[in-house]
Amino acid sequence: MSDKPDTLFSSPVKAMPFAFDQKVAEVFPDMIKRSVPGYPIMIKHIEKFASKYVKQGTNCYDLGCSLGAASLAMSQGIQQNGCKVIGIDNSEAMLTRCQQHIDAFKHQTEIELHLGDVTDFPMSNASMVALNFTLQFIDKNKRVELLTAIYEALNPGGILVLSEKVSFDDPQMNQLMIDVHHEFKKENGYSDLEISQKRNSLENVLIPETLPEHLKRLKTIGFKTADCWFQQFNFMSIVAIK
Ligand code: GEK
Repeated sequence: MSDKPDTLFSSPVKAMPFAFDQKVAEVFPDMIKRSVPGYPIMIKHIEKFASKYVKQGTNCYDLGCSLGAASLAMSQGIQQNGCKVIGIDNSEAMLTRCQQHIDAFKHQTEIELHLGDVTDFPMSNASMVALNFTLQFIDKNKRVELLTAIYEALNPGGILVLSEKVSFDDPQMNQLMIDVHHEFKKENGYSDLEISQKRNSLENVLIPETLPEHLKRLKTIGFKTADCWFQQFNFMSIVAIK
């Protein structure tokens, strides 16, 4: 079955802050693939990281799981017994569709879904946490608290995969990355109108930070090592190991 095409911003719409509602949930697989450079590579590697890092009898968390792509990748990658993948999202529309995806796709390790806020969800005995394009939607003042909670929930040697849209301190570099990202979206069939309306609706909803800000915070929290393992334009993925 092919993904339902994302045409949400194809005709002029009233300016509204972006929300993960029913309409977004319906077109999400198409939207994320056509909007986020490297998304399939990042999902593929969540599976690979799970196969290397997940230990027997531990939990794996997918925070802001949307339709469960990272949960399914972890579930497929896990080589150990007695593990559980726990997906959390605060959008009911997303989570309802997520359950349908999980039920429809083959996966080996059990996946449990919870409707909830990732900033106050209890986590423990974790060997892997995926925060795949979710931190950017969390209030900036709550980010250090969430990352600290993740650090505390991870067992020594556990891994956090943090993927984010990022900004750059240098204005010229920042603009170049925005421009090449918009070209990527145009090549994927989005019109100028769609790109600009989506951009306006994400303003003040998706707040990017720079790579140095991310790495400094992870190290300050206590992660033994943290670095970027993937970048395409202004989209990055970091691994941090406790
Ligand atoms: C993927 N990880 O496909 N608590 C719980 N969920 C939240 C919160 C919160 N406070 N804030 C936002 N979300 C996925 C993609 S999408 C990224 C993640 C994007 C949820 C929100 O409902 C949405 O489903 C998800 O985080 C962000 O690998 O669309 O760019």
